Amino acid sequence: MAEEGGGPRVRDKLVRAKERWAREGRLLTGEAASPATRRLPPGQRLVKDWPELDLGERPAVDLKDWYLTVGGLVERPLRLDWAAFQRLPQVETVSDIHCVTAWSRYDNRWGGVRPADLLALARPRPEARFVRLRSFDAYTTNLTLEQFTAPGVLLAHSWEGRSLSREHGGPVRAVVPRLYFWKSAKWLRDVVLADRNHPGFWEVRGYHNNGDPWREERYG
Ligand SMILES: Nc1nc2c(c(=O)[nH]1)N[C@H]1C(S)=C(S)[C@@H](COP(=O)(O)O)O[C@H]1N2
Ligand SMILES: [Mo]
Repeated sequence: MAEEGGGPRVRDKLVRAKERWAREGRLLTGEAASPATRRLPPGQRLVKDWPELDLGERPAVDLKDWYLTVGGLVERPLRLDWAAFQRLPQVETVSDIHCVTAWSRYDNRWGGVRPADLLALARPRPEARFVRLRSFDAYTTNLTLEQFTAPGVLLAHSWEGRSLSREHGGPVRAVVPRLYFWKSAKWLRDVVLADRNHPGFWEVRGYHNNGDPWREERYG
């Protein structure tokens, strides 16, 4: 991509285009729907391939250098290396992807760790109600604690039985199927529990703080 020329840096043109879409309210249909009655959210179209979308830095994180922290409002802050992460209960989930740029992809099979199993070790304090995800490329996004621990959410290290590729956020990414895919942080590094909802990278650039695809919470 031309704007990446000099090496790892944010793809400014992409960021500016997405900020403009938010201002224009691109793709909004005005329909309301629910995942119980409708699998494909309003304004979305199905794809079979899997697009790659990010700020362009794509950090290369070796498994020997990889770590995941859990901090903020927890009784026991954690810093797990790869071996410790693999010792947590491992599960598989199948879920759909809904990207705010209007593509959806059904039936992705993920392998990884449930946030609830990670948080059982860190023990969130009672006042912790929000989660901030921070990545190795300095990307951030925010969720409620309830959204983070909802069924189907995973800290995924594999896809279709193979290690998650670097392009798609490996070693480990978040997968939050009930929200637009920008909430699913790639190259996940830190999980920070908080009593306030800190907006992340896209949330401060015109994108919705909550991001429910069935309610078309694209912008806000
Ligand atoms: N760390 C990080 N996570 C990220 C992003 C990013 O730039 N950096 N982009 C987000 C956006 S906007 C989307 S649509 C999805 C894309 O994931 P994919 O490339 O695996 O399809 O990752 C999300 N997670
Ligand atoms: Mo996106």
